[in-house]
Amino acid sequence: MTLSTTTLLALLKQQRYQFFSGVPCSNFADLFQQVSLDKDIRSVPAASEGSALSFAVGAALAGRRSVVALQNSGLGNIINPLTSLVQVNCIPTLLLIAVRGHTDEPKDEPQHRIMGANTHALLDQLAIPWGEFDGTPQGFTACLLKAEEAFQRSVSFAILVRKGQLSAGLGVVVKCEQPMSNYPLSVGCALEIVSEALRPTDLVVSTTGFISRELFRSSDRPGNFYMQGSLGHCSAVAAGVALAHPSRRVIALDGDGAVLMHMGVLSTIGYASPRNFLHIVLDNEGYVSTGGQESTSATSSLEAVAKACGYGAVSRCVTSAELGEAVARSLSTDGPHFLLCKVNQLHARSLPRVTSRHTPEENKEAFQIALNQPRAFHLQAVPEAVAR
Ligand SMILES: Cc1ncc(C[n+]2csc(CCOP(=O)(O)OP(=O)(O)O)c2C)c(N)n1
Ligand SMILES: [Mg+2]
Repeated sequence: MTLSTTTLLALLKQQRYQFFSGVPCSNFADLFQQVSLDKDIRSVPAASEGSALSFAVGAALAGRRSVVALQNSGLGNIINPLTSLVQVNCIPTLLLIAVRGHTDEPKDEPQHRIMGANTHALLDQLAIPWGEFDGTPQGFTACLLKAEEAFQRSVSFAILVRKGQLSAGLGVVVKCEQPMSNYPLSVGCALEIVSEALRPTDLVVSTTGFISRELFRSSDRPGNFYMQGSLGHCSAVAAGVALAHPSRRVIALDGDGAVLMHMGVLSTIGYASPRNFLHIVLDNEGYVSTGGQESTSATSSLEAVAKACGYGAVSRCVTSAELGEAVARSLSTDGPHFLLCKVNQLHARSLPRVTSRHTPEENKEAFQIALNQPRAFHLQAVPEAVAR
């Protein structure tokens, strides 16, 4: 059973919800765009689930009923404001939680397994009542009524949404037909340019989602550590490697949504100043891996933030020539370097998953061997057969 996001919003509006914030999940592929088109609901795309919840609390303080949408991986980012702000101050909020890694979906990606098995228990432990959405308008209304009962007791309520339960509503533009950003380079082309400049001994840490999958597709190598989950933490992992191994060149391949989620790390990297570190942000101005929802990078200058945080050199690239030059310059001079590359939202039709070839543990072990026993590695393209 699926509910259109138009109906979902109509039901929320019937219950007088007026404010929406959140961080996307592919289970909410169209919801964020649908809300942004709605004139009756004020929506704010948040950089992290914690700030989404805090925006909602602010709106609730000002008398607006608020909804926060998040993936269950984002529960980790809201526990502090949920407990110390929402619960302590008795400011009830409606949470729409997309459940990945549910125990009845054992084939979901490994990064979702532990949170998937513990989402319900975690909410119980925090004394937050929840209801499982069944995909029908009646089921959603029943959840909203249960939320009303909780709100009477000044308690928040969570509605758990599963894959495939929401469908595109009226007015939602299919993203793959109309890419939002029109920059010349795709992530795939940008990664080819970066890969050509790498030595076999260079180490690469890539962010979760399509960026890791594109890197895996075009140049799988033991020196790549593919982050899956832990959104926003790729640069800290890469900088940790760089600080521990000053003789090796380390490259973080990041996304705009990921950088925005934990932007404080830029200050820490500027402060620690690893000279052998290159931070590349592939900025497509959206959360493309989860359906192309808008991020806020189009109105921010991430390279100016990095400069102000103490990175040694920063560049902004749009063309392949600019990217090629900036990568060559960054890899031959002392860093830390920050390179913002504007990219479009186009990807190969079927991107292979890293887990089609490596378990997370195998990836870690190969990376550690590459780190500790540098020797000639050869790049391997992933055969079409495993691309799915
Ligand atoms: C804490 C957390 N919240 C949400 C997600 C869902 N998620 C996975 S990839 C992704 C998009 C990341 O956007 P960006 O870094 O810009 O990379 P892009 O997909 O655009 O290449 C999101 C929101 C997640 N994995 N973890
Ligand atoms: Mg992005």
